[in-house]
Amino acid sequence: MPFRKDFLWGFATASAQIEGGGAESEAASGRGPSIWDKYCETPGKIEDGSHVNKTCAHLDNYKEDVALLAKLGVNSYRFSISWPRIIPKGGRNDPVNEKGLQFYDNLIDELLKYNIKPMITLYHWDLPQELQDRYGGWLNQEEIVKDYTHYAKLCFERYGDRCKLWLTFNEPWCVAAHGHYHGKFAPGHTSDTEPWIVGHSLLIAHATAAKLYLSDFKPTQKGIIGITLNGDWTEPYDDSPENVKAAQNKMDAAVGWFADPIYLGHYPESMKEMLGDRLPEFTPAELELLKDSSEFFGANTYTTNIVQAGGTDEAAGKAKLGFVTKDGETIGWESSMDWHRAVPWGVRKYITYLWNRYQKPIYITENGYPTPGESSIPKDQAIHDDLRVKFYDGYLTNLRDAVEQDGVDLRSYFAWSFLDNFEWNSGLIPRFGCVYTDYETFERTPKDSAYWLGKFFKENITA
Ligand code: PNW
Repeated sequence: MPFRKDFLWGFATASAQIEGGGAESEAASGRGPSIWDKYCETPGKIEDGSHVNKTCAHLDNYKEDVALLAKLGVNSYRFSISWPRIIPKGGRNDPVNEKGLQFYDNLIDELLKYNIKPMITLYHWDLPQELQDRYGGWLNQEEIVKDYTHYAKLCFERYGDRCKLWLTFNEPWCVAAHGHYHGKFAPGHTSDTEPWIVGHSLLIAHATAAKLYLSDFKPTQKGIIGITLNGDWTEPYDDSPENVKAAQNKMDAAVGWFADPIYLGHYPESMKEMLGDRLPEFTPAELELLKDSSEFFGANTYTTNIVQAGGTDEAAGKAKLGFVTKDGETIGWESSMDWHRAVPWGVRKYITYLWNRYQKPIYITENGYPTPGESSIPKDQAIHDDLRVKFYDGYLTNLRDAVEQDGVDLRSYFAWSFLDNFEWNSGLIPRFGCVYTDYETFERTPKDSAYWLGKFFKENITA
């Protein structure tokens, strides 16, 4: 069998994307507002005008959701904790919300009842709004590192006896680039200096919390901790030196920005050249902290780009991203999102690159596909999601080849996502779920892809 005996497979979600059951239920839960509540209340920011407080009502339906996960045959489930649900104002001297803490206790206990291993993401973008107001959130390294570490410690203390798989951050690139450069995610800033300050804070917050876990909790709790980064394969348009360099620059600006400091001890050279003194420098103490701060490489990956020189987007390393090759061929097939085309062969190149460059066991923590048109057809058609099955089949076959033929040390696969959910600035329109969500009744109906994945892993994980 290609996948190891202890291979983790399951679905991934995030607190802000699934928990909310409406304003009333959220208010009763004692959750404080996050930067996404404020962003949703800013006219024009969310494509369909939906609000993060009313998504899949997972808060009120977690037992049914866990029973469904068990029925689908997963051995693990990745979810995130909402920081403002357990510390409504977020800060290290602010009160905790016992109801919120209890919710994650209950969720974890429910998962363990079915032998499903919880994997917790500490930060999947829902920063307490109060911390944004108080001191600028991730822009204030000194304050946010202290508050984030306090929050992380609370989670290790409360849940670490039962949760053995920890992720400090989900996709810091999105927080810094989409949140502070492109302005398409909360808090919606468009700056050409902030993203690299924010990125630096995220790195130091990650390393501070991870080191705390490794020194004070791991010896008794025996879990593992790391960070998860988004990244996609970058295929040069042709073999001209400019385009080959552009492809590497894009990889550096998306992945190397965070991975190089953590695993190799420095920012990528191409980012230093591009940004000059807009890129912060690490102090020797910070470099020491970053070293060995992630026990594995957490990877979220979706697509592949054909890359040329001559772009302007600094968050993409000034590379020009497309999907058309020099021969005029469009790679892969379309999804419902403009940045995402399904390109199965790219995922094998991408994880082989990560394995060769960083030499860490790889945990795929997200991979998935929003089927085009799925939000405008009735449920009984949407659940027969052939193109999503084709996506998972193509990607997983390539990952299997990477393990068997390229020797990649792959330890997990989490499909994005369990349920159709709140897709950030695109609202409830794109449907990424392997389970259909009816947003009127909150009823769940598994799609064909959910069953397909169960069968695939049954046949490919060593018994
Ligand atoms: C990830 N891009 O976000 C997130 O971790 C999830 O919360 C999200 O729902 C999922 O992927 C699907 O989008 C991304 O623009 C958002 O390249 C945007 C990009 C990549 C990942």
